Amino acid sequence: MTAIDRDGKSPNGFEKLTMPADAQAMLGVARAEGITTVWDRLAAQQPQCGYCAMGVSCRTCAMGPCRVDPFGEGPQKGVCGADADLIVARNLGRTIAAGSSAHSDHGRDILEVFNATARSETTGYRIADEQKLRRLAEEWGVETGERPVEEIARDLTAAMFEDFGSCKSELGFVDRAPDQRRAVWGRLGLTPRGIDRENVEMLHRTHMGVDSDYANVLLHGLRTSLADGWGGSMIATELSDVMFGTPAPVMSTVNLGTLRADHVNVALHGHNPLLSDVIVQAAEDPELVALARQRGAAGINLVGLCCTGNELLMRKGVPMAGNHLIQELVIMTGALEAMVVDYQCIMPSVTDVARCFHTVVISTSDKAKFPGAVHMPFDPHHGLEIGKSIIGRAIDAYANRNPDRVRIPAEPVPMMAGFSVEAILAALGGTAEPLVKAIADGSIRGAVGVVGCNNPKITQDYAHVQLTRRLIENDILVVVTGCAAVANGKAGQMVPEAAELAGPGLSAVCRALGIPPVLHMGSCVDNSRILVLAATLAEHLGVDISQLPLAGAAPEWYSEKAVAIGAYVVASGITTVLGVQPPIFGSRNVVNLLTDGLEGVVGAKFAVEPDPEKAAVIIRRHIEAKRRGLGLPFVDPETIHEPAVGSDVVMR
Ligand code: BF8
Ligand code: SF4
Repeated sequence: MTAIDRDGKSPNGFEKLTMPADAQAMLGVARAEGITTVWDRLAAQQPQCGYCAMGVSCRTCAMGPCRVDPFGEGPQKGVCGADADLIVARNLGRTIAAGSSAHSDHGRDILEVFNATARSETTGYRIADEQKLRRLAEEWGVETGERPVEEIARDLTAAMFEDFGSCKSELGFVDRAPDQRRAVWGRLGLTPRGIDRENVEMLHRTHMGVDSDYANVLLHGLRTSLADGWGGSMIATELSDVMFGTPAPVMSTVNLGTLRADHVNVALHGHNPLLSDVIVQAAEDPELVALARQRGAAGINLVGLCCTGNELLMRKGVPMAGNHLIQELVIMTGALEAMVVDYQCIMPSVTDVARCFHTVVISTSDKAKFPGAVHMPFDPHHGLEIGKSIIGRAIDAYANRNPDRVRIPAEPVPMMAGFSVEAILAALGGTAEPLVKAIADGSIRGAVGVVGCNNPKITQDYAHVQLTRRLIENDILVVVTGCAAVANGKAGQMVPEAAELAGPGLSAVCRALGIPPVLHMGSCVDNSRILVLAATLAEHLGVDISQLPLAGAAPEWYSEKAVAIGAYVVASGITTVLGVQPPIFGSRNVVNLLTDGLEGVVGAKFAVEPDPEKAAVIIRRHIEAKRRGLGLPFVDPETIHEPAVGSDVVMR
């Protein structure tokens, strides 16, 4: 029995698996043609291991693997003597280090290419935002003045490379946090010192026989995550802006309808904008466009997937085919010539699905090879040339397309993106003052970052869309990144006209500014933009971030990166609600620390609530409590009631 035919209540049950109509239609194709998807594989994994789900299994060393019985009947300690608290904390610490490493290694790749660009060693790259480069240089103590821009860039890269090492006592961007927050970090020993250092130290501490105090492990987990948010991710975001342009509001479209039946379609999937940016240039090459026409296509159509897609959507308005759980379905349209992947969140299954079609999967990073893919390694020294050969390969694949198998299941939905902090401040007239005023007078109650992934354990997009809808209805501004942004885009909540879905206060502000009530701030490394926005608001009011009426939410998270993000958001003072249960429930002490004790330590904590209707209530109460704390007009949190009936969000 598959996940797809398990549901008896509806004609096909697909709406329990995924909310958007384009995905439901493609699941019909998958079933008709016997193609396995992520939902089928989840069903095949049932029941998933309960020990692992609770975080109480350990395979750190060869005296194990061990597991602790969370119900107190079986063994309570691993062979080395580690108890449930320690095993859960160590597992979580390693998860944070993996997520932080993924973001930060992406940041380092950007830094290396930026460095090579500053030395004129690349093709296809330039300094697109010189003003931002100068601002960053000044922030990092690099002399600017009349110096040539390449020289400034070289010095800035040298300073940023040091952030990855171990000779500093704090990262360069830590200064962006308000004094009060830095004082909290200083007091608790959370100030991140080096990006690689914190990750390596986490692996060291969680080796057998090192840090055996669960709370101490978790505190270092927060420091490790801060090295991601205020380090690796922030460097990735800021330098990407300098190289590819700082995003500004742009209209585009989203869903599988962005594929064009008469075009050579190329999906750019993964996370790093380095290669995809030159592919955009290559796709505009007149010779390649002419070649595509010669082969019978009307042109070359690029679409994005996941966060590579978000990077391109934010800066260039490239249409977005979909988020995480769309990556197999896009191939089943039969209209995709090439899927170009870099790294992260690329299911190894895409090459299995591609084998059933004419689609070529092209891997481009030596760090991420996929059996069944064609490997065309990226080299920034010949970026543009490689971009052109990739497009050439896609044009070749067009000849193999079977027109009878082309089924593009939807019309694209319009969506606005491009809300960098700079763009938000520009929309407000150059300063945070109007936003602060709207929050102060209560027309906007607060702001929430709804971020993160899709997870087949939750009906795709449903939790993102429903939570966001409830928040904007209650005059809470929502900023989104990653797959949460794409979910909201598909649901039509990210156009200026969506102001009508918002409560009266937020709606009026959106109409006055011509912006949607849900602002796309970028990819997952761009959650660093949310930190900067929060710091800007805090500085404006002269308070700590933890005092602001803000919250975070990751309703459908799945990845280690999402855990790192959640940790740095909380460590930065913003309470965060997770929609999927993290593997910590085998330790009452760890759960208590993360969902309660942290509040008294960093001024924020985690909550876990899969039902978006209830999550919205938790967040609204939290925001009103913060308003009360700041002496702003507030609604008594006790009067905000849970809905009588929760949503029927499917948890598997
Ligand atoms: O970095 S939101 S599924 S695509 S991990 Fe992945 Fe999650 Fe999507 Fe982007 Ni982020
Ligand atoms: Fe078992 Fe301890 Fe080794 Fe983990 S570190 S596998 S609990 S002996």
